[in-house]
Amino acid sequence: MQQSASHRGNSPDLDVAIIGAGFAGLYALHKMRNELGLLAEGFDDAAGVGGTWYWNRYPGCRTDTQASVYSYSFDREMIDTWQWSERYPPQPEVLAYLNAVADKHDLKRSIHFETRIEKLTWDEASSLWRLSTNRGESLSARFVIEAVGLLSSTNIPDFPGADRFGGALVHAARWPQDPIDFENKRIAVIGTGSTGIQLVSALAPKAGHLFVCQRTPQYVVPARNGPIPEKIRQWMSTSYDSFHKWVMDSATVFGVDESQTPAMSLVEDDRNLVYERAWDEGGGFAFMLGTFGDLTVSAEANKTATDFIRSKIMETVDDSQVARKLCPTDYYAKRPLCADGYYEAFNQPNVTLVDLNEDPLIEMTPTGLRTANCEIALDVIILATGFDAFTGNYLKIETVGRNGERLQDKWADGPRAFMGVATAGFPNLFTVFGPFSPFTSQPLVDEYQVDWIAGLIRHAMAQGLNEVEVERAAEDGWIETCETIAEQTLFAVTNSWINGANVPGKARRTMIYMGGMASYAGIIEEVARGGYLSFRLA
Ligand code: NA7
Repeated sequence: MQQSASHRGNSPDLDVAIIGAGFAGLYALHKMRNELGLLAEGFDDAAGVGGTWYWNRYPGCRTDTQASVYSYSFDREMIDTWQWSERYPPQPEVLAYLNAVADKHDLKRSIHFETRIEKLTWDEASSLWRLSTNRGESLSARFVIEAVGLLSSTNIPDFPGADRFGGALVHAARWPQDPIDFENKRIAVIGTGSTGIQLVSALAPKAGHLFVCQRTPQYVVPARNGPIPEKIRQWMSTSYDSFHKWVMDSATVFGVDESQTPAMSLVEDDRNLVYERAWDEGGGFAFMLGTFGDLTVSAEANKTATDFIRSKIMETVDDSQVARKLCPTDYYAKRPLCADGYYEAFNQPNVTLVDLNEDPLIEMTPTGLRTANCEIALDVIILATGFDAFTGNYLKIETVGRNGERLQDKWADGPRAFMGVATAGFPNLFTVFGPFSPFTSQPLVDEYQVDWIAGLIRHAMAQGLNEVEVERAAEDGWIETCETIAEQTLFAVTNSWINGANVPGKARRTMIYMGGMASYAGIIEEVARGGYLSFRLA
């Protein structure tokens, strides 16, 4: 601790406690401590900074969002000096970047590593949060900012026999610090989302044999990774403000020229030329958002994209039976994927597709996997089975708010929150990229939300307010807005982590605002301008 409670008399131990030291948590700490001058400290389960980039160390792990928008905007000097090697940089480089930011701004001395916050209790009498850690420590804070990550609570299905497997069994997002030797090993990857496809592309060249266990095929577009395009580099170095404004004024903050053109406004040949160009240029978000404006809202438009991608899969994969199994049949309305060499991997003799629909996984055995039709001998099983997105990490912390209300009870049928930043009944508690945030790339929006939260904390402190709490009616209204918009999209009817369908038993709800960043910013700025309308200030 920077200062103990006894040093601060009756004041809380901290002005602000920040949980998480990834993109959002590091910036929150910088903002609160270095800019607002508050007594702020961070807490993270990990032994270092990085959040998701600390834990995800699997082979092939890299961003699939362009580095130009996957970095902070607040430190202009770093924008000029940090050289990303590629458009989609690998995990070690992203982790090195976050360490460099933390070192430059001297953040690490205020972070308690290997320290998990286990319980948060609102103390009605003092209007403070009481925090308990896994180390048996307790402390108090006026405000808590949870920067715990959208996709960090792992989803580990209950595979029968998992405890009996004699080889290495690892979830991709809890990768061991010591590297695993894959040379000539028999490896299974279970799951074919963003993580699974990156693993397959990276392991196919080195595995003795790679078994790709697929339940639902996905649409994978080439990444065409390479240097950041010169045009973007130039724009960022000569006029970063205008680049940043262009990005933040877009709907999704992915640094893509978002198309407004309806797919059916072009004849088939012309439409396919647009897809062909996007396929050649690479990038999942560019393909989904940059080709036509209605792929995720119109079933007819969506089918034109899925027909095109299926034709590419059939063209790329030599064995037509394997190719057919790799062709998805649902909508192209999950988070879009991109990777280089994914479909090509299935042409290698050491790569086998295991279609879990045709041949269900029965159990893990001491020597590998048993499916309905075969036994597979393995040295390594990698679970690329995803995350309990949006809510998982919040619900791991026992959180007791006003009148003893538990967050676990409040969110039992799905989360309830206001604009991704607050939840009613839990005063002075903020979330960064919490449920019902906009559907966008994260780092720049993390910054945006932290700035907004900082504005509210500054206001509270200047006015001598002890409590700020979003009103339930405002929260209900926001959720209704999010649901109404989501229902107009194909994301709502396509199973994925975006709507909770990936975790058995989880309430199904699209936990995101699909109205676009610019519109989100307009609404939340109006809340601030009106003196924090929708918040009870006491
Ligand atoms: P995803 O996208 O949720 O993918 C998880 C994969 O694991 C997906 O293919 C699932 O199949 C599969 N899965 C999940 N449970 C099982 C079981 N029980 N048996 C077989 N297969 C299973 O997670 P990722 O980590 O790839 O990516 C998440 C996000 O992180 C990504 O979008 C980026 O934003 C970063 P299913 O589709 O459910 O049939």
